[in-house]
Amino acid sequence: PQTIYLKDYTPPAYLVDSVHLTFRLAPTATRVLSRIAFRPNPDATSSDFLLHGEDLTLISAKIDGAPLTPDVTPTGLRCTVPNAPFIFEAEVEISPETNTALEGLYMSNGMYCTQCEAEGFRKITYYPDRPDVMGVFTTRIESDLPVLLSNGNPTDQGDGWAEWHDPWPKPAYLFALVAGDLVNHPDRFTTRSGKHVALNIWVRPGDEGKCAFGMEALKKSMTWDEDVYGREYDLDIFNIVAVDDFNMGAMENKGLNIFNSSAVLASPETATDANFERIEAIIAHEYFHNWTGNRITCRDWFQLCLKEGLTVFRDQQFTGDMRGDAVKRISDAVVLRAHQFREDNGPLAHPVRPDSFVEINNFYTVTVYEKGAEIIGMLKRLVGDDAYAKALDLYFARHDGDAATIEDWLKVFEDATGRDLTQFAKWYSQAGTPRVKVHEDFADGTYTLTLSQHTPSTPGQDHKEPLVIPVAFGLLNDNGDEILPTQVLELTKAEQSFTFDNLSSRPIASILRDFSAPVILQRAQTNVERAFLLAHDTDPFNKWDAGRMLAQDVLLRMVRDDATPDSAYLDGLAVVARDDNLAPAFRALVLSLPTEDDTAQALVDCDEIPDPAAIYTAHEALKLHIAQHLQDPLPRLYAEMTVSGLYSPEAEAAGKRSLGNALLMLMSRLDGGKQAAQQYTGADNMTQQLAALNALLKIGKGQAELQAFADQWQHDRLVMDKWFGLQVACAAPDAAATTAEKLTRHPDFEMKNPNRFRAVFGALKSNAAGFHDPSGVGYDLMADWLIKLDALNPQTTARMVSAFDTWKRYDTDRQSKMRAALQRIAATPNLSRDTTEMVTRLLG
Ligand code: HT7
Ligand code: ZN
Repeated sequence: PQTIYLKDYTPPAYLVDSVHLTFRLAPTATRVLSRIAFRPNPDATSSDFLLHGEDLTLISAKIDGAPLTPDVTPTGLRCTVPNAPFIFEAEVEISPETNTALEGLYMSNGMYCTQCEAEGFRKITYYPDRPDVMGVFTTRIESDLPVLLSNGNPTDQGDGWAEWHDPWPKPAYLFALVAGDLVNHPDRFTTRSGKHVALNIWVRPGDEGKCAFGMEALKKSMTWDEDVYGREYDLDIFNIVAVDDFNMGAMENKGLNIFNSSAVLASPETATDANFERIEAIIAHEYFHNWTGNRITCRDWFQLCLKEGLTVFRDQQFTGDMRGDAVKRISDAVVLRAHQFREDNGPLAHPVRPDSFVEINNFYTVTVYEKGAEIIGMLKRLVGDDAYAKALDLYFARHDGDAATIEDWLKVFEDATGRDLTQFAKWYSQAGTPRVKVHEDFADGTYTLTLSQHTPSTPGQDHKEPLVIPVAFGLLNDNGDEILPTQVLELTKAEQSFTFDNLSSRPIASILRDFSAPVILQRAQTNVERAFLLAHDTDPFNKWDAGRMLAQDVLLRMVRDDATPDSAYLDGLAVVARDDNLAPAFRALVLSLPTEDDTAQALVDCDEIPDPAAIYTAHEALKLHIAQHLQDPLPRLYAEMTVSGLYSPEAEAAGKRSLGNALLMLMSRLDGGKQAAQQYTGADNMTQQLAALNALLKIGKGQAELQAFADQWQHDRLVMDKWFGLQVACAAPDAAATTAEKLTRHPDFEMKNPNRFRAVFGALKSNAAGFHDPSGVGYDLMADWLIKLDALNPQTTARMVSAFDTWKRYDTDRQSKMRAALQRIAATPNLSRDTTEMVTRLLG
């Protein structure tokens, strides 16, 4: 397969003014008629007329009304065109019903829908399918189905047809069409300039009762974007559609967002607090794309982080505003460390703006999204809030309607602030997680902090340069009083010292407050100092992180030599758990342990080979120690977290449930699941029901509840996904793969449905000790099913292959088993380009 390079970018040869599409929908023989007004691009370097097209049957083509026979290949169409504006027309046939890749036009439960990002439009018709070609689309849909939707505003409709017009020029990846037997949850919104917007969430009949929360989230997002970024909505209508078969969370198509039903449908009985929070964030994310992605799009797919990093940053800010900044920042850091640091440490490491790709779908990664957002956060911290706001205003004013680049983005900040961002720009091109080493000195009232940075090499990038790293920093005295409030130190060199004078005694430093940069801090610190920061740090992130470092240290000692947990940790935890001045959600986070995979990586960082079984044993033992240490206050604390009255998904009630359920997990290790069984029986919402079932399964109980759960929820696909996933997640290491295998034989296991496939195999990947069981059954099962899935859905297969991305960190036996599994996948005849690229990089 061909590798595409950022350095090879050339402008499009032809630009599009307008596009008229007519869809005559039929399951296996949909006709798509296109009428596209092209004009030569004055900035072009070539005059070749080349349209992308895949899996299309060309029926006819014309230029300016004259029929022609173009040169058609499996990837597109080429023909001779006038050196002046012209009209290209084509009629093609496609088969949505047999499209299991869920890219282009496909069917899900009798409904037609599209997914065009990144390069799916070329499976709908011949077109210059690249984001820097933007056209004004008019779409006519012909079908007997009652609801016919597309981008923009509705213009006309009749019996069996509807027309839509989108006045905003857009790239083809933002095109969308939906046709189905759907019902809507309607509402309206008036923008701050007085424009009335009709809002709809469209769902399958029966799901109407699960839309209210999503609609509120949408209205909150619209208000927030006006208030915080000054951005208004720009069409008369905003539609959201829920689809069961979907490769990712949701898609920001102009005026017609399409959502994985798991990312929009929620009711207290069927969705957990975590689901509600995720839905609110995804609705916000897709809505915010209307400006950061749609009005200003990307010049090419290498610039993906331009829209994704910024939009993730915006949705994180939104969630922080809705639910509390501290807990949100900690949760984001947990995700970043668990997934992005893992990616950066392995064979799939790549820069936030990659230099090359084979299949762009493989670059919708935590690095592009989450590290991309971290870069924006660092920029904001470095320039300050006011300058950030000024720069964003300039960005929207200067680039509205553009297909922009990272250089454009940084130039806006340079112009708005006068700052030279040459060195800062390296964050976009240099892969890998910087390690920042801390050295501290205190003499004669002067505290000296020396920071040095080093980024390990990553595939294809041996040499690394120093980055600009904002280090938020504060000092405490030994009473726990803050003697130096947070200030931002700028680490720009390989090594740099910062001094603080006139101190009466040796201070305790709080470094990298608020997780001010996506780096690994390497600091030799005693557990007494960590416990001090856990007790006294005024920065909530570092307070939590001190507890996290204590936990990791305890776990490493337990793995290495079965040590008993340090009392500094257990005592510190007990104080936090009981501290009513701390928000319950925060206390729940302090009680949570690093993941087993985090512990494995911590061992790798010490040049040790991790043993997943030993890590599992240590984690289980530590949970029991914590439960025993908290034994006395547990029942009272648990009772205090009872939320009475009607279920509310808002942060306060959810935080209480989160702490209550963390305590329940501990209690179940002491009472044999008595309290959990009681909670299961009494639960009136999914958060409580699922947490109780989880607690029971984790201690090897709960089979009756598991069956009752299936009986109660067999009609609900999203809830049954939880049922499938939980069993694999809670299985003991030697039972995880067999549990997953048994579930693949369950009549409700549908491999074509990505949510169901991910429920089982995503859980197997996350069950570290189970996946890495020394027998190798986890690896074999994963490989068997990825090979089967690849023939149907390459995109989801390629994402799941990343289960093997840590293979090089393990012992030779596990390594050779994983390598063999990867080689077996690689050797599969007709393996997709997506999976081939991933396996090649993994085997690297
Ligand atoms: N911009 C979207 C990314 C995307 C996608 C979504 C659904 C299915 C396939 C997809 N490929 C790429 C989602 C987002 O970031 O908002
Ligand atoms: Zn996005």
